[in-house]
Amino acid sequence: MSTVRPWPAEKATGLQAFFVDDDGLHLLDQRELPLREVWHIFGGDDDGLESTARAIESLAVRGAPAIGGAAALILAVWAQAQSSTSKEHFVAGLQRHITRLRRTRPTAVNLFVALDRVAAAGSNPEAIVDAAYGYCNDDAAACKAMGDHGADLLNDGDVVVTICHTGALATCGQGTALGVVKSARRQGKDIAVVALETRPLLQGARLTAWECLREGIPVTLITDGMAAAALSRGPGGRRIRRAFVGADRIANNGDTANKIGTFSLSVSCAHHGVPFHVVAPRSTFDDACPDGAAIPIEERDPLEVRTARGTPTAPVDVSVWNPAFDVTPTSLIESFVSEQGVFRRR
Ligand code: RUB
Repeated sequence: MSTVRPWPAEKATGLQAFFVDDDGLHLLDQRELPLREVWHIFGGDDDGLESTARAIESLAVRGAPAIGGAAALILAVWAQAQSSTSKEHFVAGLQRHITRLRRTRPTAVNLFVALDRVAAAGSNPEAIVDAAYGYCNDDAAACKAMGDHGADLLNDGDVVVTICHTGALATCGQGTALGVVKSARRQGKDIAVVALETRPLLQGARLTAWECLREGIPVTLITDGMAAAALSRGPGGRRIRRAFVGADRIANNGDTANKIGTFSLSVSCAHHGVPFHVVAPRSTFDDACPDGAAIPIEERDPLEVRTARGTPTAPVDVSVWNPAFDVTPTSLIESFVSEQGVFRRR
């Protein structure tokens, strides 16, 4: 007999970053893509919790909504495994695990939204599972809704530029910015993508290119430094009409933290008169954060810049600055697309 409630409730047909079954949390290791599809299974014990925290830190699972999803789901798996534990022990364990997960990555606010939602469920395992699965289901529904809203901005034949990876593997559903392209194509519009490779960890090259090819979306890969040239001339002579990007945290004034390089892309778009849109669920909007200066920006290991996929590309002792995110000022953002519709913050 089943002891763990599955997530999603019905087996998904498309790409997924993770799912839950009787064995625990199954997580696709995004570091291995596009070369290999490796799945890890994390159970409802201390090891499973710690392994999930490390998977988030090391970007085995990444993307703002997906980080929240993975954290919430492992807590649900853990809660369902605690049948013979006293209430005091349960509450202490839950708090300890939430504290650990909160320390994994600072910038994407969705992680904290998901953990707060689970914490608010108290000490009842069923309520914790409801809260965790509720976060993931809401995110999947938001992806669908924002995809449909964003698709209305696109015309048949448009080329869009994007950075990092904002598809199914970055969320609990079809994706944010890349989800807009999927929705538009479902409407019958022929939309093509120009993907920035996204140094240093190449989420654009490894994940966006891979997901587009898997989903039959025409995609052209460029290095980050080619963005202005692509906006000015259009790869293959086809002009880029719009930029769609995801977000890790949107401050109250609309300043938006997203993958490093997003700010440069927005400046290039402004120069070329190409509308720049941020696609993100409500869980990415941090109304308590006044502006971009207040967003915590994660700085990562210098080795990520001195190497490419483990191969040295720079002197081993060169000084490095490696912020994982930058902040695009609200003045450069044409509109935001969320599950609530398309709106402006300026
Ligand atoms: C991911 C990243 C994505 C955002 C938004 O960074 O910056 O662009 O999370 O996309 P990392 P989405 O790979 O370091 O986690 O809203 O689809 O997650």
